[in-house]
Amino acid sequence: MRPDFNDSDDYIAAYHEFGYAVVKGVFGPDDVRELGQAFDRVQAQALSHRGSFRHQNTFFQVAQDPVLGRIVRYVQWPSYFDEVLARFRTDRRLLSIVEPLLGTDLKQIINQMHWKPPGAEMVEFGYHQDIRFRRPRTAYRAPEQSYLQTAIAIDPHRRENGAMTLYPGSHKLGELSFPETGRIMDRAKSDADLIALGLDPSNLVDLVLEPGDVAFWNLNTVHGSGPNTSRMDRRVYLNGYVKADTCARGEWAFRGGEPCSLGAPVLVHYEDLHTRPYPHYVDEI
Ligand SMILES: O=C(O)CCC(=O)C(=O)O
Repeated sequence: MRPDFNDSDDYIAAYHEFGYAVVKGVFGPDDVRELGQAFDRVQAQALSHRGSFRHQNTFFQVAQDPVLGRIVRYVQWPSYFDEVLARFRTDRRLLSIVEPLLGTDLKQIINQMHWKPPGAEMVEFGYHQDIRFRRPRTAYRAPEQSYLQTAIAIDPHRRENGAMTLYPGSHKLGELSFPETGRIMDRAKSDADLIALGLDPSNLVDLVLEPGDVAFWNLNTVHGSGPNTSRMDRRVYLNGYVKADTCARGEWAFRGGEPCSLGAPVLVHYEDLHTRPYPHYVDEI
């Protein structure tokens, strides 16, 4: 069995077996064009800041790349201010992918845009499991069964432009003891991190996506991603959903299968949302 399918039953089976799956051609060329324009708008907005910048749950991660200078690595929760991104976060096509596994009452924890501009050096993500970021743990009940991370490909997603690399079956291994030091976005994707955990790097699989494909994976699925050595960007739009009744955090995305709009922000990850809600720089570069 291969972990990329057009058929709904197959992708659910693939997800259970491998800890991830790909649904091909979910979004068409017009959708991808509209999302691509949103990525350009938000990137320009992020670069207008002199460093990483936060306003409530919205966060612009701006970094200094040794080759390209200032780059945007990711933006969290753009849907509070961008109507197009807000529409796609509650698109019924995403719901139809996650519904067989999570149902129709869903909150959202991740709403995130990632860029890997061509030639950038500082765009790797070290191997990790997303379970590490679901904090505080007391806010989540059975997160491995209740949460899915999804990614919409905006560009062709290949090894050369920094594809995600996944370890099939690793969702069955529980939470592994990855090094806790530093941010995964500052770590290179290194086989040594896997070998130290007794995992065989020859099992790794590069995720291959066309624009408009959707990949999704489990919180325990080991993954990372490498540098972009190509001439093409590598953009993905990530939305992570959780069964609403298992989670004390997050913004509603679907209630009874109906899309929910965002209102005043609620607690997701930013612990100081209520005590420091005003716009501020997190670092300056
Ligand atoms: O965009 C990427 O390559 C990294 C994605 C990832 O590892 C994550 O969101 O957990």
